[in-house]
Amino acid sequence: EESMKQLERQIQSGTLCFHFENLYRRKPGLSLSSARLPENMEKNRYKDVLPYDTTRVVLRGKEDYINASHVTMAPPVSGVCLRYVASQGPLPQTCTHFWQTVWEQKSHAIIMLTTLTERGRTKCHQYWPHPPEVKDYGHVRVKCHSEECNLAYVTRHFTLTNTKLGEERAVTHLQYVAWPDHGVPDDPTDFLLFISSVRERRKGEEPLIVHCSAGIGRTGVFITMETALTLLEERRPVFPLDIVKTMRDQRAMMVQTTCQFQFVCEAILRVYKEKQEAKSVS
Ligand code: PTR
Ligand code: PTR
Repeated sequence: EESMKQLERQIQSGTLCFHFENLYRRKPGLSLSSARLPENMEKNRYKDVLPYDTTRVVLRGKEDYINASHVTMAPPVSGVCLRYVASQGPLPQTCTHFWQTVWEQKSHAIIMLTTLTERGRTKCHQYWPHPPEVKDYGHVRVKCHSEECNLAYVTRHFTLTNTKLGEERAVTHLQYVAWPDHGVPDDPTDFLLFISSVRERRKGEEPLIVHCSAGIGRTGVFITMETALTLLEERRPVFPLDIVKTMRDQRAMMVQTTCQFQFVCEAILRVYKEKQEAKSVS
């Protein structure tokens, strides 16, 4: 409760945004050498958004680079810790690496927080086949069974087959479509509903694959929100600035703008207040 009162005071006084703007964007002393190798430069969508060597996802095999980072959030007292792979939106030349990541990390769900184009510019390559098509990405065969839209997001069901091993796995694709880059979701209610439907799909400790275009702004907001919801459920204090710092120690620049930070803090407070009201009614 104390942390929520503090959050409310800090939002009102503007000090929260001030502290956010003073956080480091990149953890000092961590190298980005793999991302900067000449053979890997064309695998980065943005030259200024690169994974740290310490937390980057290392692919099996000779070509081991993808612009994606392991992000693990506050192990809760009970339950499992929240694990993510935060990734850029695949490029035409990195779709194979992306599906290799999904397979090797044993993920059940891909969370996509961007549309393919925004204001006429490409934000992400269409890395999956249209239903009912099947497409091979290296050793991973992807079949898209279905595509259902509701107002704010699209749900797709894929079956992945590793053609080398002959193994199969089901993967759900959840694409939030109402959120421009550098901005905030159009509607906090929709965004919170989206996060609940994602949380229902968490199975064990396998990481969720989360990506937007650069894999920092919207991806950072998403992870902050899921982490905060988990802490609230466990009745533990929530300090959004600490959450952002923990993320930035694992992937630079997570949560890109002050507006995004403000949005997520207000959403956290709102969930907390709704829980309080629900409690006082019952
Ligand atoms: N451009 C990003 C920022 O402003 O925080 C991150 C960044 C900073 C990326 C510096 C690369 C940088 O290069 P160098 O390590 O050579 O200073
Ligand atoms: N250099 C790019 C830019 O600032 O436009 C990098 C970038 C692109 C950073 C998109 C963040 C972006 O948003 P998101 O991480 O939400 O896709």
